[in-house]
Amino acid sequence: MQRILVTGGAGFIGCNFVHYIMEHGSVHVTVLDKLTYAGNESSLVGLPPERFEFIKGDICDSVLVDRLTASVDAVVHFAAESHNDNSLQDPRPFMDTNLLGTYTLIEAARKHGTRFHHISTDEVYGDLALDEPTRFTEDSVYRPTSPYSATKAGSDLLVRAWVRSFGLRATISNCSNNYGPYQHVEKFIPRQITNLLDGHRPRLYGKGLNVRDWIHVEDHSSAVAAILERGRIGETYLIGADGEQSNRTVVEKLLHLVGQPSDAYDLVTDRPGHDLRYAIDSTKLRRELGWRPLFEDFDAGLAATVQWYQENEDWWRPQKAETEVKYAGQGH
Ligand code: NAD
Ligand code: TDX
Repeated sequence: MQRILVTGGAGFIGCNFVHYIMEHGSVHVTVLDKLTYAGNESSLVGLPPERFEFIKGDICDSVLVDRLTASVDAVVHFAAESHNDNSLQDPRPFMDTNLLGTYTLIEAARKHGTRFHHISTDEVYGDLALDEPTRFTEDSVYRPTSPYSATKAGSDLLVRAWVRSFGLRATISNCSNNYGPYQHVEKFIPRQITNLLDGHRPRLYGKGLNVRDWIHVEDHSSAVAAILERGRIGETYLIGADGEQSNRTVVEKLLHLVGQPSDAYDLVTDRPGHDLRYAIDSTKLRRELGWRPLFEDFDAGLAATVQWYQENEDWWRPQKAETEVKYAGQGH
C-alpha cells in the first residue's frame, strides 16, 4: 500500500494513527479533515512533507471526496462527531458527519474500487451490567443508546451493506475507550488532568461507578495497521486491551499521581442514559492477526499522559475555558 487517505486525521486518534503509520513505514498520507472544534492541525506538525499532505475539507463534500479517493490505495475513516455529551445537546452534526459523511466515502470507494477501513466504537453494542463478567464480541447484538452511538451503529451497517451489495473491499474495527496524547479536553481523562493542573477538582458523573475499558491510543493504531495489512475483507474486528476501570478508580489514580487525597473530587449531574459498562473481548484480532497491546500497564500509561498534558499546555489551553463553560451549562 503506497498512498492512504486518512479522514479525521487532525483529531485525537486520527493524528496518533498518522504519526504511527508514517513512523512504521514509507506510506504517503493525505489527511482530509474539516477542522471542527475537535480538529487541531498542530497535532500533525513535524511530518515529512514529501510523504504528507493536509487538506481542509468535509467528508460530506462528494466532489472533493471522489477526487481524493481516486488517487489513493486505501481510505482509513476516523472522521466523526465523537462526543456523547455533545450528541445529547445537538444530534444534527452527528447525523451529517457520521451517517452522510460515511455514505459519501463508501460511495467513492465503491466507484474507484478503493480498500476501505471503517473506524468504529464498542458503544454500538450498548452497555453491560456492572456485576457480570460478560464482554462484547463480534457477534454481540447492536444496541446503541445515545445519538452518537446510534449514528456510529448506522455507519457500521452502511459499510456492511456496501460490502455485501456492492463488493466494497472494507473492514470494520470497533475499539474501546482510548487515552493518550492529543485527546481533546472535553473527554474524561484529559478533562480531569487539566482540571488538576488548573487547581480544580475532578468531576465524576453520577457516583463514578461506570466502567470503561481503556486502551492506549498507540495500541489502537497498531491494531488498525494490522487490520489494514492483513485483515479479511468484510470482517469486523474488536480492539481492546483488557483495561477495565471504574471512572472513580481512574480519578483516584490521577489524584495519587499529582499528590492529592484520593477523595478530592466532586460528584456531578449524571449523563442522561449513561452507559454502565463497556468491555471488549479481542480474541479474534489477537488469534487471527497476531496483534497484542504493548501498553499493558495502565498506571504507567496514565502517568505518561499526565506528563504529556503538563508539557503541552500550549496545545490544550485554547480549548479549556470554553469546554468548561459548556459543561457548566449542562450541570457537569
Ligand atoms: P475527535 O473528535 O478527536 O476527532 C474527530 C476528527 O474528525 C476531528 O479532527 C474533526 O475535525 C474531524 N471531523 C469531524 N467532522 C468532519 C467532517 N464532516 N469532515 C471531515 N473531518 C471531520 O475523535 P476521536 O476520539 O479521535 O475519534 C476518532 C474515531 O474513532 C471516531 O470515528 C470515533 O467514533 C472512533 N472511536 C473513538 C474512541 C475514543 O475513545 N475516542 C473509541 C473508539 C472509537
Ligand atoms: O467530566 C466527566 N466526568 C465523567 O465522569 C466526563 C467528561 C466523563 N465522565 C464519564 C462518562 C463516561 O462514563 O467518564 C466516562 C468516559 O467519558 P467520555 O470521555 O465522554 O467517553 P465515552 O462516553 O465513554 O465515549 C468514548 O469512548 C467511546 C469516546 O468519547 C467515544 O468517541 C468512543 O466511541
